[in-house]
Amino acid sequence: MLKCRSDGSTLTKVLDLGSQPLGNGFLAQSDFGNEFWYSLTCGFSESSLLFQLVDQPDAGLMFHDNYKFQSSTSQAMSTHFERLFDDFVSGGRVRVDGGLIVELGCNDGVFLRHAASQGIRHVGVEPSRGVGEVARDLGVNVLDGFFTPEVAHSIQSDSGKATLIYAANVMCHISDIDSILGGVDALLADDGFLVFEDPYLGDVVQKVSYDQIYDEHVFLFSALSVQRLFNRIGLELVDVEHLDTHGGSMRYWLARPGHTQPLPSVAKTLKQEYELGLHSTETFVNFAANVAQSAEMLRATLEDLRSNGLRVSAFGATSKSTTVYNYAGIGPTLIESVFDNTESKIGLYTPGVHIPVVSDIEFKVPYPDTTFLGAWNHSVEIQRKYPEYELQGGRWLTHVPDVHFVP
Ligand code: DWN
Repeated sequence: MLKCRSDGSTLTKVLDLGSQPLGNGFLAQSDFGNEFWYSLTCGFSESSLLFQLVDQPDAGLMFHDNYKFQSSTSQAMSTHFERLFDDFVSGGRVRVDGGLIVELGCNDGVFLRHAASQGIRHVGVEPSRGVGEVARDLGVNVLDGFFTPEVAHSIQSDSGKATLIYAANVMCHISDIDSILGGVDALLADDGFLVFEDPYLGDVVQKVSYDQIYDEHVFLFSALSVQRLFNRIGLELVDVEHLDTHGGSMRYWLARPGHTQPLPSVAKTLKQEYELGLHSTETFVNFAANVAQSAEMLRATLEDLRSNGLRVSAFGATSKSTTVYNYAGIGPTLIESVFDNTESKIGLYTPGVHIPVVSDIEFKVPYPDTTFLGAWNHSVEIQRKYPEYELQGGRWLTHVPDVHFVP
C-alpha cells in the first residue's frame, strides 16, 4: 500500500509520467551514459489532501554544489522579490525592528540581499553551495545545508526567534516535510509569521501545467493541504495570496493561534478549492487524462511543423520542460536547440532527450520558424525582449493551458 509521506495515510496513485531524468540534470555529451533515471508517478491522499510524488530521488542528487537554477536569471522575479521585501519591511505586519528574518533556500540571495543592504538581521539557509556563494558575495548571511530542527535550534540559540520565516519555491521541494514542521515550531516567535509561496495545485489542475511536476517538486500544495499540514504544529492559515509567478503560485501566511485573525481570503480560497475538487482523488484522475491529451497534442503539433520543413527551437532550459520532453517523447529531431541565459547550462544538453542548450545571445537571424516556450511562465518577459522575432515571421508556441501559438 502506498502511503502519504506526511501523515502515513493511504495514497492513491493518480498520474504516471514515466521514466524521467533529473529536471535540472543538464549534462555534457560525455555523461550521456551516466544519467540518473527514476519513475515519476504522483499520488493523492484524501486524508492529508497532499498531492505528491510517490518516489523522489535523493535530495543530494538534486540539490548539490553545482545546482543549475539561479532565481536572478529572471528580471521579473528579481523585481517580485524586491517588492515583496519592501512590503514586509514597510507593511507593518512583520516585526523587523529587533526581529529576525530566516529564509529557507535563499538561492542566490535574490530576496535576502535587500535585508543585507538595509542592515536587517537575517539568516539564509541554502543547501546548494554554488548559489549560496553568490548570495554570500552580496553580503547575505548564509548557512550552508538543509533546514532541520537542529539547524533551527542553532539559529535560535545564536540569533533568537524568527519574526519571519520565509520560503519561495522551496517548501514544495522538501520530502521530509515533518522536519520543517519541527524546525518552524522551534524557531518561530509568538508574534512571527511563516510565509511561503509555491506553484499552486489549483493552477496546475486548471491549466494542465503538468510540467510543474518533476523530481524537485515533491508536493504541490493547496490552501486545503497547507491548512491541514500546519495545524499539526498548531499554526493557523491566516492569509493566502494568489500570485502570477511561475505560471500561478499561492503565498500562504501562517501564525500561532491568537496572534492575528484569519483574513476573508482564507475562507474564500478554501471554498473555491472544494468547488474545484482539490479534496478529491477523482479530480486528479481526470487531470491525468488531460495531461496525456496535452502531451499528445504537443508532439503532434511539433511533428506537423517539422514535416512541413519548419525549424523549431525552444526558449528556456527549464526543469519543467524536462518533464514535457521526456513524457511526450520530444527530442532533437523535433526541437533542434534550447536558448537560455544561464551560463552554467549553456553548452550542455537537456536531461534525458539531449537537446543542445545554446546561449540566448544566439537567438537572432536566421531565427527558428517556431519557438516553444519552455519557460512559458516567463513568456511576457521573453517576448518583450525579442519584439523583432515575430516581425521576422517567427511564432511562439506554448502548451499551457492548451497547445497554441502565442499572439
Ligand atoms: O522551483 C523551482 C523554480 C523556481 O525554478 C526549481 N525547482 C527550479 C526552477 O524551475 P524552472 O527551471 O522550471 O524555472 P524557470 O524560472 O521557469 O526557468 C527559466 C529558465 O529560462 C532559466 O533557465 C532562465 C531562462 N530564461 C532565459 O533564458 N531568458 C528566463 C528568462 C526570463 C529569460 O529572459
